[in-house]
Order: sequence, then C-alpha cells, then structure tokens
Amino acid sequence: MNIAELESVARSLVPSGKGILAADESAPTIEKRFRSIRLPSTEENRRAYREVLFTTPGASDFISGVILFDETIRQKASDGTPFPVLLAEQGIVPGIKVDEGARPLAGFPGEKITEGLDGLRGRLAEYRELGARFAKWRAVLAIGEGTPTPYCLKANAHALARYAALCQEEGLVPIVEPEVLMDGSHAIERCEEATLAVLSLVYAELAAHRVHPEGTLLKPNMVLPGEECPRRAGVDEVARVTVRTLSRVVPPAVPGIVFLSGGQAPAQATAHLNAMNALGEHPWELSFSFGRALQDPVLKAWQGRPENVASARKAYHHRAMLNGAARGGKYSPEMESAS
Ligand code: 5MM
Repeated sequence: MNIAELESVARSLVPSGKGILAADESAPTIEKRFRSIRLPSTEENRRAYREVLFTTPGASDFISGVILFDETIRQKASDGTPFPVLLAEQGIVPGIKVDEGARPLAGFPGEKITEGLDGLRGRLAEYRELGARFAKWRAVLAIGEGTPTPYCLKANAHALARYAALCQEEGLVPIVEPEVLMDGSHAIERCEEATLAVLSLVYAELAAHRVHPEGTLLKPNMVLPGEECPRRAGVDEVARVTVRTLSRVVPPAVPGIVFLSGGQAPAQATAHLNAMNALGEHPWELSFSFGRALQDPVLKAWQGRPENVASARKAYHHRAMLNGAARGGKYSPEMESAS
C-alpha cells in the first residue's frame, strides 16, 4: 500500500472551491432519471449524456473528481478518448462505484445490506488499470418503526470497512458512504440519532480493519427531518446539527467529508453546504459529492437533444460553480439567477 499516494489523492479530491460529481448511476437508476425526460436508456444515450457532462468547458474549475459506473469507465467520447483519460486530461480524478447495490437483509424486513465484496479485489485491480484512483461504496439505512436495527447498522459498517481496506490495498482511495435516507415522517432528531449511530460503528470498524483514515473520504447524508415531517428545519439548524453530529464521531485525520444530496432540491443542498462552511473552520474539508443536486438541471436542459447540449453544459457549469462557492461559505441564493 502506498500511503503517500493515498493521502495525496484523498487531499486532491477536496481542494478549496471544488467537489465531486457523482455520475455513477447504475442501469436501473439512470433509466429512472431518463424516464423523467422521456428518453430511452440505451447505451448510446447514456454515453452521450455522460459526454455532455465530461466535456463541459470550465467544469474542472469546480469539479475535482467524477464517480463513474462500470459501463461508463469503459466508454469513450465521440473522438475516441476513453472517459477516464478525458477527465484526467482536465485534472479531474476518475473514480468508480464498486458496490453491487443494496439488497434486502435476510431476516430484517425493510432493511438492506450492500453487496459486492465477492471478487472485489480483482475488480479493484482492473478499475485501477482503467484509470480509477478512488472508489465508492454506498450503504443505505432507512428510518422506520424500530429501524435501523443495530444488526443492520453493524452489517453495513462491517461491509464498508472490508471494502475500504481492500481499496487501500489496491491503491484506491475509498469513499465511505453510509446514507441515512430522507424517506419518512421522522423528526430531525431521529436522523441525528441514526447518523450518529451508523458513523460511530463505521469508524470503529474502519479502525478494526486497519484502514488508514488520512487516505479515505466520508460521504454522509446531511442531518435532515424526513421528507414528510411537518416540522421543517431551517438552513442554519441543518448546518449546526450536521456539523455537531460529525464532530462527535469523524476523526480529524479524515481529510474531507463530501456530502451526498439525497433528494434535496439542488439549491437547498447548496445552501446547506454553504451554511456549514460559513460556521467557520472545521477539522475536515466540507465538500460535495452530489448526484441529483448537480445533474437534475442538466437533464432538464438536455432532454436528450443535440441542439440542447450548450444549455445543458451551461446548467452543469452553473450548478458546479454555485457549489464551488458553497465550499467557502460564499454562496447566496441571489447567485441562483445570475448566469
Ligand atoms: C448518482 O447516484 C449514485 C448511484 O446510485 P445507484 O447505485 O442507486 O444507481 C448514488 O450512489 C449517489 O452517488 C449517491 O446516492 C449520492 O447521490 P445524490 O443524488 O443523493 O447526491
């Protein structure tokens, strides 16, 4: 394991003013996204869409890395350049989603365990050959009656740590993503409790698996009330509670925390990130690894039509720029309408 390289790649993913684009939608997820613009999910449409994102001029001013899916890391731009090469040429670090999805956890109705550990060592070696320098594995925790159970938390924390140790052995920086979902009517306090519980277990397991914290990144949910909770939380409350939760469990040795957006509206996710950074200095960089919050406006603008590529690129660049500003607490909602 080359510790110096792992640390340097991890730090290069969280420089000031930049964050990560999560473009690692698996086949069912991209199909769902394309359905919203009535576009069939063919291999060529998926390739063309990713090409729009990866060839946006100036995106590298705000984007440090891109998470790819297995199909995407093997695809090429129209001029024949492999996507990982195209990104690396712009100074954007290519990454790869290596989990194989969350499936029902046997014996625990309504709960899920993320699969993909079998054969992972070999897949990681291949992804490194293809140009990936970091990886991502997502665990999904739902808040419900009696859930998440301690067993579900432990099983997912264990899998995340086994994945992270294998990544570091293969020279890939693991992004560790335990996502407490926003679905439901729970109060923000329950999200805080569940987030604290999962992160405590994740860091205990990472230490037990001898994972080197300086060569990792954390991708957590922000602490939010459930989507259907009648008591909404203000931007400042979300920022304060999220930072408080993280400061209780995430070691300062971790270089960066790159939030997922989890279904928040794009401007809301940006405002929350901004408010956290505006609170002052933190032990870790607070950044983004957004999927929907970066891409929703792009898909709407693109609609699968070549004549819309310029406006799709504009939408992506704008969203990336706003999140880049939020990295330093310099975003304001008025910037949304400025082009
Ligand atoms: C981009 O979506 C990713 C892939 O999801 P599936 O494995 O379900 O297809 C997803 O892991 C994403 O990286 C995170 O959930 C963050 O995305 P959001 O949209 O929540 O920011």
